[in-house]
Amino acid sequence: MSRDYTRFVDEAGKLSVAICERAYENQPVMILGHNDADGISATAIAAKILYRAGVKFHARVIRRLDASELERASSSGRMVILCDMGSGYLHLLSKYSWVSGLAILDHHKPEVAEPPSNSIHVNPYLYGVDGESEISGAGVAYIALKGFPRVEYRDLSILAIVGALADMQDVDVGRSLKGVNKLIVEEAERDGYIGVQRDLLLPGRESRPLHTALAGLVNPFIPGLSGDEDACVSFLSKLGISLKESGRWRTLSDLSNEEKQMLFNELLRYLAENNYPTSTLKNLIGVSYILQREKRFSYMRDAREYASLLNACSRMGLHGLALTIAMGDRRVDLIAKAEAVYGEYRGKISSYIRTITSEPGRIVSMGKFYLVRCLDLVEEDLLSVVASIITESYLADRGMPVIAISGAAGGEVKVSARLPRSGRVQAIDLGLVMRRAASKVGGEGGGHSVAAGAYIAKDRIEDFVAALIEEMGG
Ligand SMILES: [Mn+2]
Repeated sequence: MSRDYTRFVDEAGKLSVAICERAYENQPVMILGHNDADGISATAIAAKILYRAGVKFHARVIRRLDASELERASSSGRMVILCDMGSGYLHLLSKYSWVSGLAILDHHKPEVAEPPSNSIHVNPYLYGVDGESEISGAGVAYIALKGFPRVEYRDLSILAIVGALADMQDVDVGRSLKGVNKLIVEEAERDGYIGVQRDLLLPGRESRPLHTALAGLVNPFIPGLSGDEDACVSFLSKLGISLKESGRWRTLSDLSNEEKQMLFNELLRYLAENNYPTSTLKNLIGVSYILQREKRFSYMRDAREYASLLNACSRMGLHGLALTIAMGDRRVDLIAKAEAVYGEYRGKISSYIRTITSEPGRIVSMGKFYLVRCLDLVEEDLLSVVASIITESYLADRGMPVIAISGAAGGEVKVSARLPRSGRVQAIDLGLVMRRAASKVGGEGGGHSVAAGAYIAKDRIEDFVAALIEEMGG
């Protein structure tokens, strides 16, 4: 993989001017973003840039780019900016006409096809940059749009960082960002928007009582502690860590280094004693990206938690709320609503994980992969989170892909596939496996090599599983 980041950044910057000219000529512009936290961050960047440039626009986030969305976007006759999606659908996009222009700002591996006519395609893979780990959809939107003439963009670098963390691109030493992401972090640090710290990465390290923070930890999921505040209180008390200090609840940031070290060691011991994978705890120590302009006790202060908040709101169906917050709205009632949804989301996830891991027949070994059956249990927007947690916190050491299925809208079935780190020695590309296996049963699938998904018809589940066994040589 070439490290030609500056060429990519420069070329994308040049395309900025072309996108800008198109946008001015074709108002109002339609911004369509993917509804995950990266897509929402990308959409917010695009919306802020257009707003500041005085270009009229509509912004919306959608679950996926299917035929009906494309039909709607194309027939509107507007210029369309796609954020965090599109590159995998070049062929499909070409079937529609884009009279006012189309900008595809994405970091997913592009389909091998010509981009549609009258389109501008910005994607790191076209420049030898890895879209899986070196730049997110929000990062692409940032570098492709920050070149709008005379528009202030520097504060939007934090959204590029939030997007990268949301897409779990913190894969360098100590969970830090690398590649183009790192360039953006350095820029944001220089401009005083971001501070970088190394610490235990509990959610709410600055904002919540220690036992609540520990109970709020869903990824990695600590069986017996995650989602159970009482258990966390007794776990911490047994360690002799006092929960209060002069009448006030202590947060993780109030703990001494010795206390943090002891807490970490005891968590390790606890997992090992109960035969759970301990490798996931490595993820618990690392770099935090602190947003200097956000209030100290707010959820948006820590970029990783900001990403989780957007993610939770979006997965609970409140895309508009997530987008509003990403665009910088900090009204108290709005933030309170988002925080409540975030709590509700954690509660749901914890209860799903408990059910899946306690009911027999939910996790089935299929030889070369694990099948996680959540058809009647998990809603489609929460499936990939559940799949990630099961993979990392329960099956991390098994070295095999985890394929989870749940019901989806329109009587379809959603499939979510994850490869644990221990399985990454195999040359397996889950995106390819999903695409092939799904197409064998008339569905559609794709994604990254370690995280992918598909939609198939409900009556084809068994055929799909057979196709997976064939693809993976089970
Ligand atoms: Mn993305």
